[in-house]
Amino acid sequence: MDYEAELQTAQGAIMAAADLDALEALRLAYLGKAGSISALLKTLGAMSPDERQTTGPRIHALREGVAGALASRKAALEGAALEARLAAEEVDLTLPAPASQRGSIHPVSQVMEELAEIFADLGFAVATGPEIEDGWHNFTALNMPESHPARAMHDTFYFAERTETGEELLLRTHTSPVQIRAMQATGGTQPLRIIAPGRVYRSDSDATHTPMFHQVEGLVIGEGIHLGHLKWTLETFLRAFFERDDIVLRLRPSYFPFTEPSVEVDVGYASTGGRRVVGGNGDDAGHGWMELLGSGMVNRRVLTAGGYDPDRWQGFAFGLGVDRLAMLKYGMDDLR
Ligand code: FA5
Repeated sequence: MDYEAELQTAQGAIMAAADLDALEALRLAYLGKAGSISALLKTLGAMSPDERQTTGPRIHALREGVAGALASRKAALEGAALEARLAAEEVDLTLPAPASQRGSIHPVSQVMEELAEIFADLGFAVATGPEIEDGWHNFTALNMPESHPARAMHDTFYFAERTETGEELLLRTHTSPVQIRAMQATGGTQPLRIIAPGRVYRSDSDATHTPMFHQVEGLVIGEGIHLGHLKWTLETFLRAFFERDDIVLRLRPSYFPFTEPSVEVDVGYASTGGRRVVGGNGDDAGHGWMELLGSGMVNRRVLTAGGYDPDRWQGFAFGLGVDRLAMLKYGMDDLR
């Protein structure tokens, strides 16, 4: 067999292949399982050692030559195909761009902004305090001394370090320490009307409790302040927040070390289609009461710790869970 002539014929056919499909057909015809060169390679086994020594290298050279020709023709055809595509395609700059996803404000941030706006209309300024608090502001000044059992009621995250004065350092468990900081800032000489929105932390996690959540503290200090002012303020705020006039509040006696008397405030809601819709008297059929916040008249000891004379000044305070308020307003049923 003339392997040289065979190679030239094959090379000619390969160079003449017009496209990649034709080239693949040729590859199969020569080098595929049933290809002609594969068949030649199989004959090697039946040859005598001498014959194999002379013929083997020729068959292998033929296979190498064909494989090389296939590879170079493939590269040429692919290059030509790319050139053709580049020449044929053009960029249409008039096509509309795909719509991009826009972010939106987190429901909790949105609710905090709404709260600040409503309370600003009622004359409340926004006050802030640190999230890393000391034990004195978070507990002691709020009438929860070291041995007080209420101190253990808050599952607190503590730091290993202490302050320079030896106070324990912790992640604040409520926004109430801002009451103390705001009182101290006036020197005990002026009326106060503030809200303090912010993050608070407790070692707690399930569908209605998360380790980090948001509270808004409210504090009003003045002369002649009483519980009626608290009730009016909360009713006015909740009507504006839920945009409904039929908000009914229920004040339940409660206990917080920093307020005396203390009241927990529930709001009436209707259950419709599995969702709680705020409004109406919670005692009516199909209605219920939901706890919204803790509040009360500021304890005399807390006024004193904040630098106010409790014989002259009175105040009310409240602390509400923003996350729950957001769940209620936007119909979410799991805090996480
Ligand atoms: C307090 O934190 C008091 N500082 C509130 C207060 C302020 C009372 C001023 C009187 C005067 P309490 O632990 O109940 O109270 O929390 C207040 C609200 O925060 C709760 O009603 C609830 O809405 C919300 N809350 C409490 N724990 C969690 C939690 N783990 N996850 C989400 N929300 C929570």
